[in-house]
Amino acid sequence: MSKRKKIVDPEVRSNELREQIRKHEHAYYVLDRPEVSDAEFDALFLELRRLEDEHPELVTPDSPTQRVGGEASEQFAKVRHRSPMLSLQNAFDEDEIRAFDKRVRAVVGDKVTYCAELKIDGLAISLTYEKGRLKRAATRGDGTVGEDVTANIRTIRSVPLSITAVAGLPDVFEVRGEVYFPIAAFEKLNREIEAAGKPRFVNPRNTAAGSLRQIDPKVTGSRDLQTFMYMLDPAGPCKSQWEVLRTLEKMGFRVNKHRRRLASIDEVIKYHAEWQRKRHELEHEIDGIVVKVDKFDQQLELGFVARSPRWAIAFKYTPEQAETVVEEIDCYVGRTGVLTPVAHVKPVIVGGVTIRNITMHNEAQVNEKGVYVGARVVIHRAGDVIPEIVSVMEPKEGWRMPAKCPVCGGEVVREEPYIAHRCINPFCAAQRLERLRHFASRGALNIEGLGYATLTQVIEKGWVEDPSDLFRLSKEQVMELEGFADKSASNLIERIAESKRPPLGRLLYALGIPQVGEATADLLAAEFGSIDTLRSAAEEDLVRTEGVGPSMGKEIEQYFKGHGGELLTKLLSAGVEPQATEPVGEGPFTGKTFVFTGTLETMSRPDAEALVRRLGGKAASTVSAKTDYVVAGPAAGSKLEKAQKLKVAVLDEEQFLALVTK
Ligand code: 3BD
Repeated sequence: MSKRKKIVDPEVRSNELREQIRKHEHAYYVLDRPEVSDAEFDALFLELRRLEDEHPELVTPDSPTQRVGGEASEQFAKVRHRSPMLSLQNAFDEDEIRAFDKRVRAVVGDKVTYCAELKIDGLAISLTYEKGRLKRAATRGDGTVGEDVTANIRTIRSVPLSITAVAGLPDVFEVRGEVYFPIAAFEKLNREIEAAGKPRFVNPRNTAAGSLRQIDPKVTGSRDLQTFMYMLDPAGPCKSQWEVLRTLEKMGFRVNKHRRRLASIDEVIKYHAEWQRKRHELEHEIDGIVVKVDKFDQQLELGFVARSPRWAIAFKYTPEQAETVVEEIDCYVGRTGVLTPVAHVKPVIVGGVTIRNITMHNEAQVNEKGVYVGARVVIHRAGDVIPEIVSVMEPKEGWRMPAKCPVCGGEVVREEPYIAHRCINPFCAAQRLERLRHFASRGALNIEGLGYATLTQVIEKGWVEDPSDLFRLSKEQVMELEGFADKSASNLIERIAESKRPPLGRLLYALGIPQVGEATADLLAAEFGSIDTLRSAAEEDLVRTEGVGPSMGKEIEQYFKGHGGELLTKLLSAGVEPQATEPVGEGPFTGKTFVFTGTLETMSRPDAEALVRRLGGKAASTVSAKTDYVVAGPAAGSKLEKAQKLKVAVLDEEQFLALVTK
C-alpha cells in the first residue's frame, strides 16, 4: 500500500463538514440528543472555518459558520406576511371549551378529533424558505406586517438554514412557530446580569422579545433562544395538523413532543389539567394549551371569524405573574416581636387568587429588591406558593423600619447579628395576640374556634392576658362576644376544657420557647418525660437531645428561669396536665433519626413523625451528621441541600412508606 498523503479536495471536504455539523446541530439543538462531545463538534467547526477562510469562494450562505454573519442593521425592515398571521380565540374555563366543542360539532358532526398542543409562552415568528434555503424570518407584528429579523433568527441553532426537498411542497413555503427563552438560560442570564450590577430581566417572554430585537445579531446569538414550530403553509402533502407536526419534525424543525391526538373534549380537558399540574417540569413557560380540529377538510368547513380560525382555540391557564403598584408598606408584629414588612399592592389576580399583601423578610430584603411606596412591581405566585415580588421597574433603596412598634409604640431594636428588627416590649398587644394564637394553633393545643377575632375581643375586654387565662373563661363571658350564641359559647368552653391534657410535646411547642419547633418539642418531651424534669434541666442536660445545640439549650434554660417558668406555673395551677409522651417504641426504626422536609402527599408531617416514633425512631427538625434519613416531598428546600452535602440518605414519600410497611 502506498503511503502517499491523501489529497483532499477542499470543496468536497467543506461540503462533508457542513453536512456533519448540520447533523450534529440537529441532534443537539432539535432532538436534545447529542451524538458527539462538545470538543469533537468544536474541532469539526474549526476545521470548516479554516477551510472557508482559505477558500472564501467555497462559503455557502447556509453554512453553519454563517449563522452570525449578517450585518448589524440599524432598523428592522417591515415585511408584509404572504398570508396574515392568525389570532386565536381564548377559553378560560371548562364551560368555554365545551361551548367551543359544541360549535365545532354543530358544523362538522360528531366525527371530530382534536390535535392538542402546549401553548408556548414565546413570540410568534414566520420563516420563509425558498428553494430549500432560509430566506427570511419575520416577527408577527400586527399579523399583517411584521419585522425582518432574519439575521437574528439565523443565530438560533434549532432553525435549519437549509432543508432537503419535500415531495409536494412548492419552491417557496412558510413555517410558523414560537421562539422562546428556556427558563434555565433565563436564570443564567439574570445571574450574569446581576453580577454585573444591572437590574434583572422581568420574564423569559419579554427577554426573548428583547433578544430578537437586538441590532447586533451577535448579542442574539449569545442568548440561547429556542424554537418550536407548528405550522406549514402551504401544507403540501399533509391532510391534518398531526401530519404537519410530524412532517415539520422530519424536515428538521424542532417540534414539541407533548402533542396529543384526542377523540373527545373530555380528554382535552384532562390534557389541560395534566399540564397545568406538570407545567413546572417543563424547561419553558406555557400559558395554556392550543386545541385544533385535526383534519384539514373539517377546518375548511369551519372557516374563520375575522382573523381567528373557528377550528382552533387557546385554553389558557391563569397567569402566575402580574404587574401592580405598591400603595403602602407597613409592618406586622409577630409572636416574638419581630417586625415583618408587608407591601400592600393594588389588588391583582395572580395564579388564580387576588393578591393584596405581600410579605417580605426584613428591611434588608426590601432594599435589595428596591421596593418603595409607588413602585411598579411584578409579582409572582404559582400554585400554593406564597406571593412574592420578583422585580421592581425602577428599584430604589432607602426604605426604613419604623423606630417605634406600630402596635404598642415600644422601642424597636436590631440585635446583631440578627437581620430582624424587634419590638422589645413584652407587653406589646400584637405579641400577646400572636402568642395566644400560637398557643391555640393546630400543632400546639389545637383549640378549634379560637381565632384572631375571638382572641382580640377577650384581650380587649381585659379577660385574657396570657394563655392560662383562657382556662378561666366562662360561658357567660363568651356569650357576650360578637359572633357567639348559647350553643357556640358552650362549644368553645368545651374545646378549651378538652385541651387541658395535651401531650407534653405539644404543650412545649405551645409555650413558644424561642427556636423550639414542633419536632424539637417532641424530642425534648421524649427525652425528659415530664415537665418537672424538663423545666429544671440545665443546658448540659438539654443538649443531649437530638437537634438541640448549645444556643438552643441556653434559650430553653433561660426561658424556664424567667417569664416562661411563671407562665408554666400559672398553666399548671389552671388545671393543665401535660401527658407524658409515649416512650419511643421498639421497632424497625430503633436508633434511626428522620427529618421530614417539603410537603407530604399521603399524611401530615406530625403524623409521619408520630409514625416514626411508634416504630422506634426519632423525628428531628434539622439535618445533621446524626440524621439517618431525610424524607423529601415536593418543594423541599435547604434541608434537602444540606442532606446532599452531608451525604445523608434521601427518600421520597413512596420510599419512606415502603420502609414503613416492610
Ligand atoms: C403556541 C396565534 C393557529 C395557526 C392560528 C391555529 C396567536 C400567537 O404554542 N396555532 C401553538 C401556539 C400558538 C398556534 C395558531 N399553535 N396560532 C399558535 C397560534 N402551539 N404558542 N398563535 N398568536 C400564535 C398571537 N401572538 C401575538 C399576538 C396575538 N396573537
